[in-house]
Amino acid sequence: MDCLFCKIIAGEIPSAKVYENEWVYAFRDIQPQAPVHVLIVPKVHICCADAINAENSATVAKIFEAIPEIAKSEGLTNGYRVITNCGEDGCQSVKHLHFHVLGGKKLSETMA
Ligand code: DGP
Repeated sequence: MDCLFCKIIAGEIPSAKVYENEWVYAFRDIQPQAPVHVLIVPKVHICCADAINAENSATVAKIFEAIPEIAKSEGLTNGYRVITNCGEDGCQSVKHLHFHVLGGKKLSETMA
């Protein structure tokens, strides 16, 4: 499968790793939109939020268990934003489920 984030997880493409466990890999976004901009991905390939189901949702839960740990290690003590873009209208550019964690400043009140 020709998936950029699968290649990053496999170490075939370099990334700035922030966190890793059995299920989850997190790394710095190459085009940061905030002082802290981390991408968190499942190690198994799930294309997008629209493909989350009863078979794979336990892996997605692992991402949300990792987020507070990552936020703490990144010093996001005053809050942060978690976003996933899905499909064409959501402007998803990489077709491997990922959650953006943005913080380190007061973020915009608009999301769309
Ligand atoms: P989205 O638009 O939600 O699909 O976000 C994809 C993000 O992935 C975007 O913010 C830029 C980031 N990105 C794309 N290619 C690479 C890469 O090769 N390395 C890293 N670290 N981030 C990437």
